[in-house]
Amino acid sequence: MPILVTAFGPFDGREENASALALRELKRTFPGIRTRILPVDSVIAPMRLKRALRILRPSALIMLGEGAGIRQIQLETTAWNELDFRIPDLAGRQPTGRLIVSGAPAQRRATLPMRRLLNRLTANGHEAILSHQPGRYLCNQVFYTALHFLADSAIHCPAGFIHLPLASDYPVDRSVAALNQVLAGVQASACS
Ligand code: PCA
Repeated sequence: MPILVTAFGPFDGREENASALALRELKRTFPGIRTRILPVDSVIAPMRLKRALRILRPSALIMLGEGAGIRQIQLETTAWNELDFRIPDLAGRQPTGRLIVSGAPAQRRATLPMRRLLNRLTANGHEAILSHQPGRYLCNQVFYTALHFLADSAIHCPAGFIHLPLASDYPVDRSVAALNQVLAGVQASACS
């Protein structure tokens, strides 16, 4: 079964999203992965992601997004059941103080081994950290949605989220090199 890697399209006035740029390159090295570029739209993105999980039934899910202002690759450990958008999504929606799924846990933990992936990255000279705060925007929303959906489904698919710095702050090929390591690590753990 394939590994599914998702990224986001552009938003916030930028022409490109570092995660989509990196994913395009990653696919060259790992042609076997399946990919989806999600729009920064709080209705369409979670819907497309859930549909891809149902259709592909991947062996692992790695979600990517860009984080303005970050200077290192952030391996996100925790998704929060909260929508608190600091800017509107592409359709103009700006929920604040709302739950993603009512009656569901306040947080869900990544099911990929993020600490082990961090160790692999730092051992290979990459600037990366664990983060417990993925924001309260689209990245957190799709991260929480995926973990919630998978927790309730028969699909066995560990999942995690990675924030990349903006392309203007950090060379995309460095992000791609780090993601190569992540994918190799996930492939190894999916097969063991
Ligand atoms: N970053 C935003 C959403 C899309 C993206 O790439 C976020 O951090 O929520």
